[in-house]
Amino acid sequence: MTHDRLDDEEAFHARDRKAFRKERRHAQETDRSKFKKTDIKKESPTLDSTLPRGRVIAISGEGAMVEDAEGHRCLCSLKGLLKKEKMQAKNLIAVGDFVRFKEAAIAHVEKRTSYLSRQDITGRKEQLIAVNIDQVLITTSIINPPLKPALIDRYIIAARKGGMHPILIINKMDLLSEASDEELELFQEFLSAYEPLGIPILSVSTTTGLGVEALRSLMKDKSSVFSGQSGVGKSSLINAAFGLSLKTGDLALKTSKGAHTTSTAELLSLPGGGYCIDTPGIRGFGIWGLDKEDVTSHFIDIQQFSPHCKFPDCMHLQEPKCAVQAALEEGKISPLRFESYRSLLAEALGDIDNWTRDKL
Ligand SMILES: Nc1nc2c(ncn2[C@@H]2O[C@H](COP(=O)(O)OP(=O)(O)OP(=O)(O)O)[C@@H](O)[C@H]2O)c(=O)[nH]1
Ligand SMILES: [Mg+2]
Ligand SMILES: [Zn+2]
Repeated sequence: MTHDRLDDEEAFHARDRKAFRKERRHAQETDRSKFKKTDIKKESPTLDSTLPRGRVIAISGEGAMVEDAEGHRCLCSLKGLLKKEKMQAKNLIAVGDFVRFKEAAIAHVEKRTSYLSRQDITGRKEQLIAVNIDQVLITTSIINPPLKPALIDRYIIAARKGGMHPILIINKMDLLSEASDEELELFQEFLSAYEPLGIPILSVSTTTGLGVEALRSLMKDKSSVFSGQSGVGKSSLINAAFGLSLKTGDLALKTSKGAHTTSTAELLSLPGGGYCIDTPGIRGFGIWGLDKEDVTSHFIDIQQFSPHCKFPDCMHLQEPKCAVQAALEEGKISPLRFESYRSLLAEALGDIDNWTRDKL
């Protein structure tokens, strides 16, 4: 009979536990503070579908400018709940967000379909540049400012991580004739290294009009975000392609530190269909949450040799009998790309020195 009593007791406690779990689950579902604050891809929990819907077109110190389907604008603050969560992510609301708002306050942020983010200046928080965008127009120039292939790699990886298509826009082609031998060489090396990657590359010039029509058509009915160093001509390109008059900067007035002409990201509705976000230029770009796979899947030109490495998990740094190192020595891999691979891999692994010591 002891046995029976135990069984009964167990059954009682099982019922108890079940009820407790149910209660706890219910409490968690209703407790908004349990919403995973660091997960920027999730939808915020309050949804009242009767509230008006709009899109965040710009963010400033005063709040988020939200535009509804009729084109009416409203400067919104972040409502209580969102304000609390703002502590966790650098910016909880981003340009491109679809939101519900009430009495000039954002009450709900819709689930994002894509995002472009970076590390904030401290490296500890994720900073959203733009969300719900189809493609990133990674803008560069060959000279003035000079080409920075490593920065381009960072943008490509970040774009793919966030579910956006990367497209390379090479502006200021008119300046090619003024380029030094070194700059021309770098440009040639860049083209031969990047053309095989399968990422669209478009050469343009706002001065001569080269490629402007092609740019306009690749942006038609899509949402695009222009990104790149300050002074490469992002705002000038938008103006040239769509007849807008965004403020552009005089390069001669920019210091070597690069004064930014565009100061905040802004979502523009394009004549003829589509949207585009102009962003302020940046100098450096730390990819948020970068891991080893992000790096290896980007450097397909390097990874193609890896099946011939002695070790299946070879990272092509200092391992013996490495086919990538051999290909590099034979000139089959661009040193430009390898250098970028090495620095991004080091970043992804945290401490490259410890890692190689442990491994070899
Ligand atoms: N030679 C030449 N200059 C250009 C071209 N496109 C833009 N520029 C010049 O480059 C300078 C910078 O252009 P912006 O459009 O302000 O550059 P941006 O990328 O928007 O810069 P930020 O807003 O600071 O990030 C301006 O003086 C433009 O006139 C081009 O195709 N050729
Ligand atoms: Mg600009
Ligand atoms: Zn290797």
